[in-house]
Amino acid sequence: MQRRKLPFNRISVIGLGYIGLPTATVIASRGIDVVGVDVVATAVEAVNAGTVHISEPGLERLVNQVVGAGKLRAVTRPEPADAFIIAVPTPFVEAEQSETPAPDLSYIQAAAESIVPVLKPGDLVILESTSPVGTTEKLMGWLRNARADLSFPVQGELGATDVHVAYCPERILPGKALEELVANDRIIGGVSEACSLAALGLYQLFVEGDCIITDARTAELSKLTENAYRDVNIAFANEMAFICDELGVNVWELIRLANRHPRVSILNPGPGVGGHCIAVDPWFIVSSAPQQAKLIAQSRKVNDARPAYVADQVFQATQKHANPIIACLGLAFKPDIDDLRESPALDVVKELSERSDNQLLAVEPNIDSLPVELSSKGVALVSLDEALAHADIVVVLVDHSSFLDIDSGLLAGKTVVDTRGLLPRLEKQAEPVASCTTIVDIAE
Ligand code: SAJ
Repeated sequence: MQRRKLPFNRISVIGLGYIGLPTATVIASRGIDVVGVDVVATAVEAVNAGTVHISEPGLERLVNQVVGAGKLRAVTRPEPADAFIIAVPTPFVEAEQSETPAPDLSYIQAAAESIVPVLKPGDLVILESTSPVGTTEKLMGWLRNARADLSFPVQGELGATDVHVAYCPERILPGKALEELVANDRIIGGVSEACSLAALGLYQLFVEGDCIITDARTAELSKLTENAYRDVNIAFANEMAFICDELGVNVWELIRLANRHPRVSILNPGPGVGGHCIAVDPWFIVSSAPQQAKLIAQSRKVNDARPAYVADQVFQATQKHANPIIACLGLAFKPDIDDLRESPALDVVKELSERSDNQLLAVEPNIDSLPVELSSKGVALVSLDEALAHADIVVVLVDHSSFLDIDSGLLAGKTVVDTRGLLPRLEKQAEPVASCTTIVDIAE
């Protein structure tokens, strides 16, 4: 089929969050007029003022640049454009009866309804939000029902249509968004071949990685598979951590040794899996194919069991000290970010604050104040030095870079619950202190 190059004089990005805003900004930096749309007025105001409402390295500077150059502006209601990129959240609804949380597509539906009035022949609609298989077809159904005057593509059929629709999942790592948006390979899942080619033309405006064409359903499942794959692999590491505690083996030493095999590469255990992607997306596969997705569902359960287990380990450690002060190092969902959403570290501290009377100190170098659910329970946000000076028990929940500089001499006499394998990485640690479990008493 001949490639039809669509002109993209104006591109609209619906949803100015962790994915939409970096995407809108990068496209605008290529000299294209971009209109960002968000229902949250403060997000729109921030962008129009050349600032950002989310934290992502390098983003504020680039937003400021493209807004200043008149290439990016934000509005609360969609305006006509040549292409619409939908990047809104797809959370899940905690189902009370069923064991499987169900995906919530209401944000995608609302985004579709919002572009209905401005859609015109020749437009391209791309869904980037992580979605269960079949969502792109649903999205097209919502558009088609509202706009009977426009023709839409049919999977596998050739022929020109008024509107092109494709699913092109985002794959960027928070903290490296601007770099990965350009460098990562991109999957282009058009509803028809013509749709794929139209979407390919858009991504080739800024993607330097390969753009690979497939159909919409495969593209949807591919995104879910990537995150489920990582979740299952982390669950394997976490299950080994449970097994090691039971058998008195040091899990970090074990993984280090096993990874010396040329075909073994085990990930790191931890206090659980956080963030709004890996802890959520596998459920989209499970809810679509519950009879088949047994390993994926079980892996979610293994990872979700970690925070309560870590809290139990801390209670075990409190038995070794009289009225101990507990310092929790890290609250973010992973190292060197300020994002506390779905953070297992936060869950551990919350559980400790609810179940114990011990004084709790929290160290999180990337935030200025504690979430109210912790501050209201008397948890104090302190510096690392202060925490190490006062604590009897140190709980390592996140391996922020700044924690790697801890002088291990300052841990003398304390009990360390090391969920991230920090101890063996401390520079002055001559020998791995953990002879068996993740609870380690440091000699005076
Ligand atoms: N984690 C471990 N052990 C590990 C690796 C990670 O416990 O060995 C934990 C982290 O501490 C964190 C959670 O897993 O709590 C998730 O962190 P992550 O760095 O694995 O992933 P995210 O959620 O920041 O980003 C993922 C990425 N997906 C994959 O790597 C397959 C990213 O490329 C996606 O774009 C993003 O999800 C998304 O938006 O879907």
